[in-house]
Amino acid sequence: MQMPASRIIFHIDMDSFFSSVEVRERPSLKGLPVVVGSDPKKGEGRGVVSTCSYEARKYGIHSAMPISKAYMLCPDAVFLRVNMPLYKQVSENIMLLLQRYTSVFQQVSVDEAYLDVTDIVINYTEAQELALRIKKEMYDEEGLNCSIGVAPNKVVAKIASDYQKPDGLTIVKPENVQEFLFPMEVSAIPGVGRRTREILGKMDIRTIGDMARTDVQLLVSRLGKSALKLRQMALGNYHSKVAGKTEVKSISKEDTFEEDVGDIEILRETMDRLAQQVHSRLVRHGYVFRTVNLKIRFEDFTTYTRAFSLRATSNDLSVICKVGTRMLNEFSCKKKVRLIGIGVSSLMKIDSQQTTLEDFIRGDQNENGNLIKPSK
Ligand code: TTP
Ligand code: MG
Repeated sequence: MQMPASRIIFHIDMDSFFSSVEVRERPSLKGLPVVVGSDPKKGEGRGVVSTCSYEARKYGIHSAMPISKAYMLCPDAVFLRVNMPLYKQVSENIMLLLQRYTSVFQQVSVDEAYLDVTDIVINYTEAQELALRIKKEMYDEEGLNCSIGVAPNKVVAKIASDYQKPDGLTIVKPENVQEFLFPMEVSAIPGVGRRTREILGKMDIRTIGDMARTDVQLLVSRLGKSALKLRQMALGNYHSKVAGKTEVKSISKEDTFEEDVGDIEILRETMDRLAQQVHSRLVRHGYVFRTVNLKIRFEDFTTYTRAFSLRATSNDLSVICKVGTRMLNEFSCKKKVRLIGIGVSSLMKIDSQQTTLEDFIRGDQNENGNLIKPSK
């Protein structure tokens, strides 16, 4: 959808996301080449690299590279398996943080989002201050760095966020858009893949500037209708709306024990501690919940999730703990527990409807189809 070109858009992209989360969880890895992906099996592994730290990138390692090649390039790197539940949880927190600034928000992947800040800053100076504040809060609260691009539209903002990674901030004012874009290779434009680049290469079009200067009919004759959009992007004139799913689905927190735990009291205490963290996030972001979720992984890696929905919304920590405990008690803990997690979902922005401890007893449904009634 086309819009007038007077907006201020942020594109935020986390730096080496999976590996930065791993380093955050294990600070002893800071400064080391860290590769997240499948098992390298001493160079015999058949999978690929998901991502790697910037230290590992110095060895030429990058996303989607065969893990065997990464091992060959740097056998001493720290090779870690992908821990998707952890990254998803961190991703949710990041997206919550970003939505504190504006509701005109669009998440585009696990680690990137657009914000339209037109209504909350008056110029690019204020936009810069806001971007620095977001970067600082991201670091202070999540322990992670991100790069931000600020520009009059999404395409330029995305290219700008990538321009000075890691920990970058690149601001492209409307009057500088073409000067910024034109020297770049055409492949910097989102949607220009290998095939399009080859076709353009045959036409002697290598930079965005080359494309912007080429007759549009000629481009259409070689690339088809998509050339119209690509050329608009090359000129810095493609304005699409920041829109998408804005609601946060859940807030959760989980812990893997150093040693598997059989003691129900330790499980309860851990769950309560996690519930407190979930609750403080919930309150900070101004949500109430209707569903409490419990996750348990036993020593043999069998994993169960349970959910219980209240009759009405709540923001009460004791409700989370109480419902969590009831669901926990449903498990006969013959096996030891490796991981426990607690969360809340069916979130809504805060309103006057609050559930008391008594109300939750009348829970009616759960999310997984397994009806779990609280024990009497
Ligand atoms: P990216 O944002 O593309 O990469 P990144 O965050 O690791 O590094 P940077 O942005 O600083 O260049 O992707 C986000 C995450 O998505 C990444 O951490 C891991 C995952 N991913 C894959 O699993 N496979 C891939 O091929 C890519 C590109 C990313
Ligand atoms: Mg990233």
